[in-house]
Amino acid sequence: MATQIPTPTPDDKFSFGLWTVGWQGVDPFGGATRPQMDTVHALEKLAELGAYGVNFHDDDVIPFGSDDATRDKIIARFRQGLDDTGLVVTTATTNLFSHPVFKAGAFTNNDRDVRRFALRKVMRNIDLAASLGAKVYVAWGGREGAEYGASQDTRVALDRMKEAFDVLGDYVTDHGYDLRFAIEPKPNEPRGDILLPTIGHALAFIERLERPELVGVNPEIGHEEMAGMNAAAGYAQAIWAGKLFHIDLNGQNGPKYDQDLRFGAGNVRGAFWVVDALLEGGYDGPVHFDYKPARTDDEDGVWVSAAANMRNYLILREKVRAFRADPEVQAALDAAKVPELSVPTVGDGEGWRGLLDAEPVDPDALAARGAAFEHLDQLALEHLYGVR
Ligand code: GLT
Ligand code: MN
Ligand code: MN
Repeated sequence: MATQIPTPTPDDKFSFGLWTVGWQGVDPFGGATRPQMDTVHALEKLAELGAYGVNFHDDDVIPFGSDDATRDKIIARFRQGLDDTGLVVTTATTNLFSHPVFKAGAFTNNDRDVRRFALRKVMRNIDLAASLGAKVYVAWGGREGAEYGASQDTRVALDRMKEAFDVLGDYVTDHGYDLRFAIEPKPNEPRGDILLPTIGHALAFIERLERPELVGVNPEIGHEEMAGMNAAAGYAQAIWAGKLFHIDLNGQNGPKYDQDLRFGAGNVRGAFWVVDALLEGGYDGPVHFDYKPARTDDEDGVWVSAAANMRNYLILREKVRAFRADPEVQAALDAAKVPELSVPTVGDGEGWRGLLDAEPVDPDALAARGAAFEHLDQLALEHLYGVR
């Protein structure tokens, strides 16, 4: 009999970017295939499907260039939509990529005037984010980067990137906002090479900031896989570093353009291990989806895919839990000595001297021990394939 999959509830903390369900299907080769979606309609539908929260760019809610009166009116209506649906604003972010002013970057544009404009745009939306209760502010630097070796000095660009996060750290601190930043890495697209291309680059960068405690990462599965990385291992390292402030779940089929498939489509095995990394690592933030409903579909397909993200997460969560609870898996983990990795290599009080004094071992005898990984992995696959 098929496993019972629970229906999504706000306790699952599922959230969506407004730009996801609102994506009109514009790609580099073709125009919109769906009409613009009203944001309040999106809130209503997401709430109906069992979502908990939303995430938005400033320009997703308030069209770029709106005058103050229009902006206030739009915000009031959006706020009302949130109140009516009970959806939470978990996260917000800034669009620093669509307008042509950002064609050569925002925080790291060679043109200082653009950099100053970008920071002011961010600060303005931080005020709105804080007033709506967002706890995380995402920073995806899609336009920060280059196509040519000489067009930007990478070391200096990193200085400006640091300056931007330092200024923004001052900004939220001076205003007493309970808001932390999450940098979203991506290797390329739309720029040829993007600054801070992977989780590892971002983690190393954060340690150089004036207020590193205010900044973490928002890794997207697809972006890590575009770079040939193992997303689950990256999520685990971010958790280990205390930096997994937010997540962008979606699907990708290997290193190619950013597919932004619904979560669970694409690399299914990778998705299983991402859920495992999140559960085992105790991640308790919003479970956020950043995907694009296929441009081949109409609005019905948008809601089918939105629901499918949550359903696929719940399916994989059931499978991961069943895998971890399976006594055969426990035995296979023991046989593979997985728990032994938690034992420190050097004994308490032993030190390197004690280690040197220890009984010698026979490396050939050690090498003859099988690691027993195949059986363990087959058990994982059988859980995933649904035969256990
Ligand atoms: C954009 C990008 C995403 C980022 C969003 C946040 S917008 O669609 O492809 O990966 O998460 O700016
Ligand atoms: Mn993406
Ligand atoms: Mn993303």
